[in-house]
Amino acid sequence: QREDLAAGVVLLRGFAREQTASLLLAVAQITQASPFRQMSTPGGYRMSVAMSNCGALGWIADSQGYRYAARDPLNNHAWPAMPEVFLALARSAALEAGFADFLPDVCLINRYAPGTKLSMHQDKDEADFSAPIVSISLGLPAIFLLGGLQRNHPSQRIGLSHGDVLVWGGPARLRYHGVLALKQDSHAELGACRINLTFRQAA
Ligand code: MD3
Ligand code: FE
Repeated sequence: QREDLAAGVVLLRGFAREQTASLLLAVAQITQASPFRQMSTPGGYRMSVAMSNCGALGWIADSQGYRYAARDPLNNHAWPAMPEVFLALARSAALEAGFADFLPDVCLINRYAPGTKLSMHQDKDEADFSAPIVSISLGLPAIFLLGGLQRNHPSQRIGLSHGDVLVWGGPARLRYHGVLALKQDSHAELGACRINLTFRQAA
């Protein structure tokens, strides 16, 4: 079940399979309070991925830049609490991949429709890069691009499906990565949609 894709990158295929219904129920509850929205980059482009967050902090993008904030700018309320099922799964996946004591304070929830993509980028808005990142894929399959430590390095393509969990840390923490445009298709539980949960320790 455990595939080492590169140094510090572990794919746990189907690791979340038993919990997908509870995860999706929790996503529906979170996004009632803090709805999915397409944020704008500091350069003025609207991201095609729709996002929300739960946890003590949330990742946001606006004309001022990219950062973590304790309140949802849509309603000025604290982000919804991180559900126990999210935390337990993220911690057990990290442990399975060799990272003990992962304590995420943010879960960024990304929603993709067919045609939606995420351009190559690094995750570097966090205070401490020694913590790993855990990502859970739900719904339609996607092709994930795992690049190198520089933007122009070649990337490898990895198919991610419903219930797959990816953990990366250590030497892989600052690798470039992205997601190719989602193919038009329909998933039995989610319809024409992919949801990705990304757990980070931001503070
Ligand atoms: C590999 N999300 O929100 S998660 C993001 O599927 C993001 O929504 C993607 O990248 C998604 O920032 C990919 C998997 C992931 C995240 C960070 C990584 C893989 C990574 C950092 C380094 C290497
Ligand atoms: Fe990322």
